[in-house]
Amino acid sequence: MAVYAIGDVHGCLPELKTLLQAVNFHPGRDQLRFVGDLINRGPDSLGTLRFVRDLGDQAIALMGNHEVRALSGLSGRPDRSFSRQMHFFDQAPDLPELYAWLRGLPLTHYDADLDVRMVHAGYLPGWSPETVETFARQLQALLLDDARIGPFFAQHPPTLPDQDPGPTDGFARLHFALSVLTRLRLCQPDGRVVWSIPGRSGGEAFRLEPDSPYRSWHALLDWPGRERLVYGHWAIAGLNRTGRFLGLDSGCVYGGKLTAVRLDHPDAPITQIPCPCYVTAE
Ligand SMILES: [Mn+2]
Repeated sequence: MAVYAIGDVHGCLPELKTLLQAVNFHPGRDQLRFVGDLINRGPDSLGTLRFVRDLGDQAIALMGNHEVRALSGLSGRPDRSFSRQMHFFDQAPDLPELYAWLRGLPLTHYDADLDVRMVHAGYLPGWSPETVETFARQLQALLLDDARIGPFFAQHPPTLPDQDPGPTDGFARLHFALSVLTRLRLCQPDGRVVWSIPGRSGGEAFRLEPDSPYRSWHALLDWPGRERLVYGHWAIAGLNRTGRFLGLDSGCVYGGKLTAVRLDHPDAPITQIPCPCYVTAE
């Protein structure tokens, strides 16, 4: 058996199938771990969702910010960016099944056998792994709750705080936690989150130049232990294999590559499939 972690697919189903052929993936023998953002921007989001879902126990897919955006739109929150970008859901006769599956995607995953922890974007410096797991459990229960998922997205705060607001009334702290786990890239040197950079937009805004005043979240994380920390989301930073960190978003939908790394054999060569550029900007 082999266990492969795969970067952000973004609807690039032809390239995903090519990648699985390249690693000789064998359903029934091997396992796949997706870091999230299966959908949006690429040519076949619905096909990618159905393909990964139909792998059943052979695959674990984390929830990315694009899945969060889909849930927000599908649960009733008016969202112009949703209707503009995710029109493919209009064509899905199996929308109820896809929506139900999306709601169940985990925010984090820990594999004790491999000592590998995964998340879509990152972890707030200052939070412990236990804090992260608590938020992830609370969020998953909330997103699976018919009575709360709509109000949760309807009560998205107009701006996110740059640090953990602590216990709050309503959903403010869980919105912050969800955004950290699915959107975090940059922090101030003191660990406060940089959600956006004035005057810059799109993924290019998060290119970390050597003279940047900001730091990557993983440069600030000081968790003890040796578990490997696998994430995606940061296409402009590209493949990152530094110490215990493994960043897998190599920008396939932007004309980069789709990456698979064998988690059970860390010294095995990585496999990458080049992709055409399906989009030019956010
Ligand atoms: Mn993402």
